[in-house]
Amino acid sequence: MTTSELPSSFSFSVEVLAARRRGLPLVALESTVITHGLPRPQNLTLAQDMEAAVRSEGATPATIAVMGGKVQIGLTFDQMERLANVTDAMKISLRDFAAALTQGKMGGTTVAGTMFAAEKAGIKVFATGGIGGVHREHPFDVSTDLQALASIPVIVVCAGAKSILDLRATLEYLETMGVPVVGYGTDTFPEFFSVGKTHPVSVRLDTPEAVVGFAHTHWGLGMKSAVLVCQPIPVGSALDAQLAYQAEQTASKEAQEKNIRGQALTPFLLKRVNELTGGKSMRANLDLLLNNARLAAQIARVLIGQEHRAKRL
Ligand code: PSU
Ligand code: MN
Repeated sequence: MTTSELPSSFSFSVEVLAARRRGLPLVALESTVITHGLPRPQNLTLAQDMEAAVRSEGATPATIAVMGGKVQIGLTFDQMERLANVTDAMKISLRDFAAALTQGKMGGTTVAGTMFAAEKAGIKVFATGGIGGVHREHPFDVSTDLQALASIPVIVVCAGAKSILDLRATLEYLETMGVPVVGYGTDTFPEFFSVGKTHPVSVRLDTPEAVVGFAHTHWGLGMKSAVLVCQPIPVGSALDAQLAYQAEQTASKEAQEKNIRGQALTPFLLKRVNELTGGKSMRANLDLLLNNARLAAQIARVLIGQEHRAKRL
């Protein structure tokens, strides 16, 4: 897609625009992790470290957010700083774009929101921490992330999902919607803070080249769904499974007691788990995010290399 075909509300940073024009590998990054996932000031540091991790692997980062009445693809340092410090940022999933744009609100895009904007902007690879899913507390609280994964063809690199979610129901939904769940170097679904040894993935792949080959085959068949690449947290960074589980159980119970629901639920659970693990969960969270950014950049490089070769043939 050329920039002229994009919705008029889209705006690119100078760096991302240049990378697009030159056909360089790009990696989209979400921003709900900045506005709602991490406390200040770690959120800003993480956002910059994510971009540095993408660059260290030879790709250009495009952090996506809604600011100044625009869907911003790539942020300047000033924009990132403002986003990280605003106290009333919106959490922007698919239904929230128009509200944020018309009301001139600033907001962080979720996995679903970032997938939507990345795909429109022609960015095929996206790195995040964990995807949303089916909540345990309310059977009808199903994240829009799952719907987006079913219908938006991008490669999403994540560390699976937290066991605060109903992982069985989440994986069943992905199966129903035809989303390939790739275990990157693993046969089982990663559970964010822990490696995850319980739920099988639909396919195991071990290299960025294999991921790109798989995505080409999947989309070459005419499939429209995402390819969900799930990379376990680095072993040295993983939380003790029992500690993580207990913190998640307690947080979940508190959420039910306080009747916290809707968009507020995931941020509440994340915050409480961090408090209950004495900050250990945040260290693990940062490590897995950076690890995913690096893998996404490697995948983006292979993808672009193949596209260039295909054009020359
Ligand atoms: N899971 C995490 N950390 C996060 C999120 C999920 O471990 O920061 C964020 C992501 O942006 C995800 C969103 O897309 O929460 C899902 O929210 P909801 O369940 O309201 O759709
Ligand atoms: Mn929800």
